[in-house]
Amino acid sequence: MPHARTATKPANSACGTVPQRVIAEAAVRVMARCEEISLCTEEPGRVTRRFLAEPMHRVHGLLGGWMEEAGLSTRVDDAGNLVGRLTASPEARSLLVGSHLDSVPNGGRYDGVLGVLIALAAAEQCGAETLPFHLDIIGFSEEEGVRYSMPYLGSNAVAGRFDVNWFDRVDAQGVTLHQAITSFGLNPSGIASAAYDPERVIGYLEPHLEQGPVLDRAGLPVGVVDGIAGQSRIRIEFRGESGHAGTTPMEGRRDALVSAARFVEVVRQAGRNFDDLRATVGRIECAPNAPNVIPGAVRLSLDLRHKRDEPREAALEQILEAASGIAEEESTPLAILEELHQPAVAVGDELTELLADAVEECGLQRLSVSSGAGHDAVAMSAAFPVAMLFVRHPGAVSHHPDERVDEADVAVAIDVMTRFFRRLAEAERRSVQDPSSL
Ligand code: HGY
Ligand code: MN
Ligand code: MN
Repeated sequence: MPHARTATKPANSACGTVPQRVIAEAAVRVMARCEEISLCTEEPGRVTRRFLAEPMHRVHGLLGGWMEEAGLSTRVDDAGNLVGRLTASPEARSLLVGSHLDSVPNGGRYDGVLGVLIALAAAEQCGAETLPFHLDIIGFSEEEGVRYSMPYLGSNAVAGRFDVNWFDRVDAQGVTLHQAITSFGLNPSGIASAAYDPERVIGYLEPHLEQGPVLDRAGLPVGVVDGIAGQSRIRIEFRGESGHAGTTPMEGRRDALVSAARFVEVVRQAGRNFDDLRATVGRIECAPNAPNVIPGAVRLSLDLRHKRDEPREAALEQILEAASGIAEEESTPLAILEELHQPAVAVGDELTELLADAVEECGLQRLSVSSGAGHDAVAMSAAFPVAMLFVRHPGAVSHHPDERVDEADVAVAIDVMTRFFRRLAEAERRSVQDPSSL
């Protein structure tokens, strides 16, 4: 059941005029909290936290408690998103800030969680000041799309784009999405109530690790995102004929894994043929997956990314054409089980301008960076203006336990966010006093 908890606001300095010492202390807290949340995992010793898995209860308990200490009220919506609110006057609009709390298997400590904790750290600096907007910090329940092969479940619900057909999707253990929500103590039929009315939302801001090398190479602690790559996530199956590994002659075999191996090479070649394309086969399921049986059926995932839609679409067409040729030559018919296409998202309106101003106010160069990774901002952009702040990612290793971030860069991100809140508050007060200034 969604549960709401309220608390009193601590006395604190106002947004955007925070002494560097306080900012530095907040960054220390963020790093420690990332560590603490990394221990909420399905696999001890690794960070694995899929959609509404058991450890997510502990994440909500920890994060919800920190939110209340900062004076936010908290609730969990029926999509499993944790929402903390720094409340303004009843007629105020809302600024949504956050990122995701789920992870990939054996992922990093910072992908997603860091953004939520930076947002909370900035909100902690605004405790005493009554902002002219509700400040809603959201920890989304599912961005990676690991458990149900469907990314952005939580943010699609907040954006009012949750498709109730997704309830029937099953995970590797045969648990439906509907059952997963119910088992977590939530009410699937209430999921529509997770959506915000776009009329009442100023926009969505997501702080996130860059997951790339650009800021590191530029020697900058933060950057402003100007675009998010489009992606195609496909599931295909080659269907051959299983048989005895010892008695079946090589000639005439219909070995689905041979077709799959040829397909993986085609994908890699496409990644080389199209500039800036990212092409990956990340998941393979071989049946019956026994050493002494010729594989009869093999399912593969295909993940294509590009900052422009045309090259991605052209590459997909080329890859599927080659896959059909392989199926023909190997007598292993090809089936396309599922296709998910997400267009590239251009990011850059008033919200991004305000964020870039806040970066410059910190005395930093405003570097625009495009994102090869997907983010909740992709789903949120369907309903609200979005902006993203990237934090430098030393070594740019992500979706991996070696993922790193420097505390000093986290401090800069917190500083930028508090200045952004102050600037947005000034703009919102102006727009309320003089609606024509919108
Ligand atoms: O896969 C992605 O791009 C993101 O990390 N979910
Ligand atoms: Mn990720
Ligand atoms: Mn992420």
